[in-house]
Amino acid sequence: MEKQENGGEAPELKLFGSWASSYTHRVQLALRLKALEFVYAEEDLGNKSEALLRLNPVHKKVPVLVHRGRPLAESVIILQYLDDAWPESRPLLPSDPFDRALARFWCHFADDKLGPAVGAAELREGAFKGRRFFGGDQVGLLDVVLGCGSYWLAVFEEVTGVRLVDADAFPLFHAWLRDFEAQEEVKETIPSVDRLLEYARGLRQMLLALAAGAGAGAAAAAGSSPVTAAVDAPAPAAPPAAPQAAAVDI
Ligand SMILES: N[C@@H](CCC(=O)N[C@@H](CS)C(=O)NCC(=O)O)C(=O)O
Repeated sequence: MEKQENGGEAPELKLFGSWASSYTHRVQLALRLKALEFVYAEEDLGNKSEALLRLNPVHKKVPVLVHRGRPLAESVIILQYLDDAWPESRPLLPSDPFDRALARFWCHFADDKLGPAVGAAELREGAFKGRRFFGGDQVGLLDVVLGCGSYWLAVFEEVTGVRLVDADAFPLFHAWLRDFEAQEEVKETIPSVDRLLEYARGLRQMLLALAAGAGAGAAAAAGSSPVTAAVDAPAPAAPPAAPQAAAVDI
């Protein structure tokens, strides 16, 4: 449950995040599933706070969870920490050591490699096993990791006009995603598609303008083709929340 900061006293749990960040949503969702109270601090990723830079000097990214003054970064590490520190309330990882290792393996895989049409068979056999969620009857670690971000698929489809996951081709994935999105804690965590759409459209405009500007600038300087120069332009400093494009039929 999210609560307001109480002037004098440092909160037990404080989360630094960004409203559209799927990595932040993972941690918010885990805190809600575990019914833990936390204070939330919204970061402007274009102008990061001193606190964020101090708390996550290595990556300088959100989310950062501060527990009794001690900061932790990296969403999956934070999720596992929450499970270790509060094992009784709504465990996210299975109790069996082998199953725990398997869930961690797939989380790593999801963060590392998961893109459209990757790993369908392996995920199905290796982790889903025909259950309602990867976690079994209820949402677990892998559901949180895969699910937070999957809603970006709809946003990307809308903004780009490209169909990424066809419901007919991936019926299990769609059934799982609908089930995941229907969870109360998930509904509380994920911003509305309209808000995400507005954000994604703005971002697209910004990237197009940047590419056009870089292209024109480089072309003027070197007399080269604007198209080539735009392709060579560096990526913008603060990319959007990376979608975990779970285009797999689980
Ligand atoms: N691997 C990190 C990724 C975190 C991440 O990429 N956060 C983005 C927001 S979605 C960020 O803070 N970006 C700011 C930047 O790159 O400077 C995790 O799982 O927590």
